[in-house]
Amino acid sequence: MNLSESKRLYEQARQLIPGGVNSPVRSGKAVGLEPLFIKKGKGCRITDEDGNVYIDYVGSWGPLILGHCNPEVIAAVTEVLARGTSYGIPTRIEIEMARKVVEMVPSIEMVRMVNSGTEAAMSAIRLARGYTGRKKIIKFNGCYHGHADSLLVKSGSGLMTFGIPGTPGVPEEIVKHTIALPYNDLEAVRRTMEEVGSEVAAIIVEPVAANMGVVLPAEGFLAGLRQTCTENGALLIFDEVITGFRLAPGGAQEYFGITPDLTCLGKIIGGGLPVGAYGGKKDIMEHVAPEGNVYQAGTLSGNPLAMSAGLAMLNILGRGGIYEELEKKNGYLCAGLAQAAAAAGVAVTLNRIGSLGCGFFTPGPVTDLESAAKADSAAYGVFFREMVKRGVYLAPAQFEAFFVGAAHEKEDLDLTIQAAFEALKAVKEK
Ligand code: KE4
Repeated sequence: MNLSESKRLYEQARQLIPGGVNSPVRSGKAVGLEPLFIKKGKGCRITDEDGNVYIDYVGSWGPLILGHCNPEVIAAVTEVLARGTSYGIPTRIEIEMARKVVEMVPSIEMVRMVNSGTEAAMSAIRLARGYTGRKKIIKFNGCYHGHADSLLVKSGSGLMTFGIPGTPGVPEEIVKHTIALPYNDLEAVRRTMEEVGSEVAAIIVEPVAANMGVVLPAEGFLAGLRQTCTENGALLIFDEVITGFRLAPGGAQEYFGITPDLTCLGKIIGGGLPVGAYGGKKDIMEHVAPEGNVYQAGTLSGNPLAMSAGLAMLNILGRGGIYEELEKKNGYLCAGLAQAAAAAGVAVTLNRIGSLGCGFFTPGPVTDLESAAKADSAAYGVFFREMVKRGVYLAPAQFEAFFVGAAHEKEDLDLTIQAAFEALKAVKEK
């Protein structure tokens, strides 16, 4: 397999960009493969600079649920582009986007656009603290809410992949109000709330954890968080940067029927362009400046170009019908992957929901960070590289999700399953 152009570009990139990448998880360090440099994408496929084509299960880490170069999204962006990209002055499309989000997400009555999931989570935490006048926040081990200082505690995603417990540069004073508890451990939450509940501004949770690989909420976990927040006057924040518009038009809160006080959004809401958002009940959101005095701002927030991509995508997703298809496709894929693992005699635990999934190289079950961490990352690395050789691009890290999209057809899933049969044999032989 010729990867010479990617290698050449990587050498150049490393001279100019830390680690040669603009986000750590892309580095491929965790899977023993230098990063590919991608030239283009179409549907469920991407092509690298050496002309190699891959069935893509990263989809820009979630945004591209409709696949690359969706015609309606491209047309919407092109139309707006011709008139201008950004003004820093309100535009009509920002109202259309806000109306669409309010229409689709059950708990959101008012929403503010930002430029990333990190900004969304950071702002939601600040708002919760400003609204309640309290300092403490509770998060869960292995969940990742972007790289804002107060949330980089026992986080997932790249921190888990590279074994970074916290991170230099975040003073202890910043994180002393952050309490990290095991995901799915409702008893630990209840004990903590008994002790300090009156000081807790918010509990922030990924309603489906997708940054330690994919870990589903245990029966009653989300409802228990909802109840304890209500009892203690704390806000429940759903970080739906991944699950938003992915599990259902209204995200995990629609899928599970639990109503958070604030919701963080990202990825799909931008249709592939940089957009995040946070929203919730009006009486909370009205504390955000300039209406209220909780300050948050952004030069490019709500810019019409990014809005056009996200709004086009939400208009398609809001029509419904796609989610049943995605559930079926992911079920078919995971059944095939399970057969491939059994045939190779390799222990793989497949966690999946909707169009999200993860194959942990461990007998399992995987229900939290501790059980996820038992996965054999080296074996995953072999699997990843063998799949790349066979034209399938998965997340370049064991503790990430794979994303099935509308552009994946049965033939793509069959090619993926066939590649997995061969790749898992190679894992067994290592
Ligand atoms: P961004 O700031 O990267 O747009 O969003 C941060 C974020 C917040 N909340 C959740 C639940 C997230 O999954 C993320 C970002 N996800 C990672 C993938 N696990 C982004 C990929 C990367 O860091 O390059």
